[in-house]
Amino acid sequence: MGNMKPDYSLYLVTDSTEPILKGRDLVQVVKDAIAGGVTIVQLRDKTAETAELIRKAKALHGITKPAGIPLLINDRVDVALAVGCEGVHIGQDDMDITTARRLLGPSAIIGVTASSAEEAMTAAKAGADYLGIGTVFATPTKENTKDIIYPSGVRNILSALVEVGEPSCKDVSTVCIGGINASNAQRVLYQSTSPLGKPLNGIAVVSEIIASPSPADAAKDLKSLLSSSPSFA
Ligand code: TZP
Ligand code: MG
Repeated sequence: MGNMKPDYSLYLVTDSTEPILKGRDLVQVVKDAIAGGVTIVQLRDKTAETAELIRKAKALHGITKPAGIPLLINDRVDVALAVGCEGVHIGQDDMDITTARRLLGPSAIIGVTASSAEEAMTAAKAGADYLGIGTVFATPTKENTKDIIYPSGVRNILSALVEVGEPSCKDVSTVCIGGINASNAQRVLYQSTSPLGKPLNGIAVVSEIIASPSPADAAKDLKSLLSSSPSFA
């Protein structure tokens, strides 16, 4: 785990499929999103072959690194190692956290998807730096989501992380994901905040920024909603 916690506040997850990227250049879209205020980027591409994924990762790292923004790779620890980016985001069916940590080293950022309190606590105890909590709302971006948990589910997970009384759980960073947009972001943050005092550290979005005709404006709008949200860490 790095010494300084990354800024998770506006977490962009990429998508290169036609309905979302609409044939535009992913690197340019991410560049615009960073200009609008995105603080961390995850390359997520479920269809690219390894060589293509490495090419995309290198291209994105070429813009995230000079901007001082961490780049994480979805699912693929090998690709993160190959390009020397800052970390990975792994799901429950991907490589286990302990092995990923051994391969990537102590300063890598390792994020894990969690849709229940049990998954969240297990991941935090195993050394995840942050949890991607969701799916908050059903979304066309990820059709095979098993669990739609709503803000109340996010809140329950945050409460469980505090209640267990373990530093790894209490201190793990958290973002929520799934159907978050400018119209619901503040409500989601408010309704997700645990009364036990663990707010989310950020929101993660795909289509709200990537599918927008202006990724920069979309990011800017979300940023200003975050900064005016009282229930934000
Ligand atoms: N994991 C849970 S939902 C989701 C992922 C990657 C997709 C979220 O996409 P959007 O467009 O922000 O709803
Ligand atoms: Mg995965």
